[in-house]
Amino acid sequence: MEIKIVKKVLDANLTVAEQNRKLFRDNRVFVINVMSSPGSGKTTLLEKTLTKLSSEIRAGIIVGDVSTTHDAERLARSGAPVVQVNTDEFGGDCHLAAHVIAKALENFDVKQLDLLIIENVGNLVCPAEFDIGEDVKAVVLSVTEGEDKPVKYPLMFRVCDVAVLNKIDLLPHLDYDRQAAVNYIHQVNSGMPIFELSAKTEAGMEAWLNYIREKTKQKNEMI
Ligand SMILES: Nc1nc2c(ncn2[C@@H]2O[C@H](COP(=O)(O)OP(=O)(O)OP(=O)(O)O)[C@@H](O)[C@H]2O)c(=O)[nH]1
Ligand SMILES: [Mg+2]
Repeated sequence: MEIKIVKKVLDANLTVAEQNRKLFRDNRVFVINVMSSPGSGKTTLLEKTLTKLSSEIRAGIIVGDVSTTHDAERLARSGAPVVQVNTDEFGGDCHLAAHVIAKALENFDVKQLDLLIIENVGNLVCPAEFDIGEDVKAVVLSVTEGEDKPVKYPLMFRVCDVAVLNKIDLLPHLDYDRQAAVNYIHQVNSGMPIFELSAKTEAGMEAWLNYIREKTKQKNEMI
């Protein structure tokens, strides 16, 4: 019985995700869904990303948290339009579902966007199960979380297209085996591109920015 209910929820979610995907395709907006455990540095990475790309790309952002508008306030400083979703109002969900994105989209003029970034609720489990109509799913893993998260939470790493290994500026202070982390990621998702960077010092950021630039350009030029 429980399995049936879960399947029904996911089927309903997929229907709305397809509607979102059509809207994004019709308007040629590249959409990236950024996921991670709490505190791995999503907002910091996105603050830097938005600031650096603001002169070349028209970006919007939807940020999900159970509660507070802290992240929206940080991200709004980039000048990009930001909508905060508090899932408290949707039953305290641990993820952003497709219908929540559809509702948040009412606050944007999608025609005016080249790029939509979605910062999902900090959680390595639930967000992996919900298609929201995005083009790319990205997972952020920070070096303070331990090397083995990809094999402990394999679904997240299996469904994602790219990984970011953040906070590399802290490596000199930690007993962290970065090669082991890379191996664990590739054990779950072989060949997955990994951007090793520090959102704080901006080391390694250029490759990530180029990836966003390239994907956005491809989608904007799609016929
Ligand atoms: N040293 C270091 N600290 C970082 C880096 N990136 C983020 N931080 C710090 O990590 C903490 C959490 O960063 P956030 O950007 O708020 O993380 P988040 O993933 O958005 O967190 P939630 O939205 O709560 O899930 C903050 O104190 C950041 O300053 C980094 O590259 N290096
Ligand atoms: Mg955040």
